[in-house]
Amino acid sequence: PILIPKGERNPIAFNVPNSYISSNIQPFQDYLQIEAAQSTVYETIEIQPNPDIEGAIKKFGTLPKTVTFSTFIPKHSKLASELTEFFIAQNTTTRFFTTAAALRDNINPGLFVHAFSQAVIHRSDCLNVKLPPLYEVFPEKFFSSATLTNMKQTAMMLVNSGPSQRNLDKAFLDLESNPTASDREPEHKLAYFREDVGLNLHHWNWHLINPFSGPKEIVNKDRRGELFYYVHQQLLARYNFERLTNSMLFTEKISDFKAPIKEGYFPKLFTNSATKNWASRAPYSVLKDIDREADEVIFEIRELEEWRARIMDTIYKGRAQKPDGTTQELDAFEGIDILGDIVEPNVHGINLQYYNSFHNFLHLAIAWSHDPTGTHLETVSTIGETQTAMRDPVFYRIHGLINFMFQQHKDTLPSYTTSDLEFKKITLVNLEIVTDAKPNTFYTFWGKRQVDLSRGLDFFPRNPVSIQFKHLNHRNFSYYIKVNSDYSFPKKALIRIFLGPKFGDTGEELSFNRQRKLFFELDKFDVTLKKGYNTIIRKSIDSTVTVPFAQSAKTLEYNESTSNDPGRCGCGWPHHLLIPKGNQTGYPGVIFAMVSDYGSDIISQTIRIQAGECKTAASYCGVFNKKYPDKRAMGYPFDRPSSAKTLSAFIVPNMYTRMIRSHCSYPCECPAESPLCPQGVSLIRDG
Ligand code: CUO
Repeated sequence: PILIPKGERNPIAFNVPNSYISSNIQPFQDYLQIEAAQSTVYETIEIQPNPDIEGAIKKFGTLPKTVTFSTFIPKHSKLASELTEFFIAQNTTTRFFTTAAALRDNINPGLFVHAFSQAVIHRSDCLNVKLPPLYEVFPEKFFSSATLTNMKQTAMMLVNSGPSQRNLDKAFLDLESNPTASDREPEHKLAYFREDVGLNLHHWNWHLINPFSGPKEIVNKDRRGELFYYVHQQLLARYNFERLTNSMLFTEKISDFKAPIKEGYFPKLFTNSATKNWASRAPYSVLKDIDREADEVIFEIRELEEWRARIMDTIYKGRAQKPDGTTQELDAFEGIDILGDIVEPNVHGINLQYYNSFHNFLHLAIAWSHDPTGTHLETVSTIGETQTAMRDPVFYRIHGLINFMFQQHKDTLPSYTTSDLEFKKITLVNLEIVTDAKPNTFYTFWGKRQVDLSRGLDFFPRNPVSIQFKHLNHRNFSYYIKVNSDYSFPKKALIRIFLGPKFGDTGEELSFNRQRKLFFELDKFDVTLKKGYNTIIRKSIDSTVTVPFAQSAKTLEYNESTSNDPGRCGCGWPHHLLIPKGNQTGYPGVIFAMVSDYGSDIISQTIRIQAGECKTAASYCGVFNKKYPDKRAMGYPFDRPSSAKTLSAFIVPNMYTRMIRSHCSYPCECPAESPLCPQGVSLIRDG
């Protein structure tokens, strides 16, 4: 029997510990443990005999528990899609839960969590289900093996120590002591960004909500190919700005697949079997043909070249090949969507057989470069899994190439005309950034955060064990925007705000066509303009690009008020990374705002959101099961080439730019735990 709170609408929490992976601990439950989060009223449900279960265990149990699950591996993604479908097909909530409970301990944990989470997202009867944050379920994907071993030992010591010690209800460990590289590795400067917990949660969330395989109703979300392009273009732009503020050159796209990859990465993370570390990649590794029998993946690096050539040929011709020999135009509106689905690829894309799996197999070629034939029984490295891929510097080089390909397509499109950009009778008069210090300056600092990891660690009995880690943060600020309207009636408008670099990576002035590709979105929101001057004050925390850490951590938490829009709740850029670190003298950037016509830009659709329940972050995540709300191309107005040589030459009256500076308010080079650092880090406790 399992316990669930009485009543369909009570919030419930699933606890999916890794207990089965360690033999020397007392196992928790035989079945999925379902805890009441708010309700204390339980009912006991007998597991209904489900004739499909045995077959399902046999089928989904073919992937050994110790294998590192990766959606990039076709065999794994096929099993995951089938398991998601199987979960969704269970015709009552109870049957779904009990089926999941029966399967959980019998199948690969990565496969289980992926399919179960995806089923929860897509089942209309699971709107109230609360799942624990992924870092609690799989702490080994976020925190180093040394840290976790240390935490377990501390927790056990606490349990085994005397009564006075037992009164301590928490053990704290600081993550700072286990860096992934020394400062001799130049790329390590960016580890604070790449290894950020919120950033990696966001990437997992995004791919979980936007899978590339599975039934069409789940995969073919509105503009999903374009969103794949946009969300990765944006994270690359943010990463490149972050590099500038650390006095580093822009990330260099992978281009020659035969050339050694200069960046190495040693993740120091346990795999989910907790018996070994994720594979590392030595600097100057060379890609080799992949022939991994056990994973059922065989391809040559020559084929990767071939698939890239087919995609580039399609881009230059402006027409995609269809299986029947005809072609489809990559037009200015849907072309990028078709192309995104080709490159990733969406298994329901236009011609999977011809274009194959370029992006996914590029991830895999690098992820297996240390053991391309499986001879050493090594698993993928972190670049081979969406939960961990962003930690590796090579991720940004892969996506540098993918972005280059998309930009080659965008460069074939006509420039926006003045009438595409202007908003007649509307003038954007001023834009200021206001904080409690100097105007037009962002202030960043190291924040500290504590989260409880005890649910995902294998020890018994459990005491809370918190981990403390450092992350970039910034002071709250507001945009002060002044707009003049010559309409005699209230006019609804959309305000788009971007941030981009002023100079290139060698300090040069950027041409507009380079600069526009480096802008990233800070916010997009609607306002109603009265006749005459309007002063709009918008708080940074209200950004529709970001979600607060607690929300992204919860991953999949909905309630009835957001029933039209689940999924998005956990998805969004982590708010603490809204603003790049900057430097001590104030790294210069350009802030850009544009007012456009709400009536022509926004899709009219009903979205029920109750304020305060689930912050919206539609820019990078869309709106679940609805149309992407902005009719314009993602990245508008910077997504197309322009004849303007400079940003100021591009500006029309409904746009405004201003130079800003991003300033570390505490010495950013100073590790937060150092006694020599000025005080001032903020500490946030979660859970
Ligand atoms: Cu998100 Cu390559 O797509 O990781």
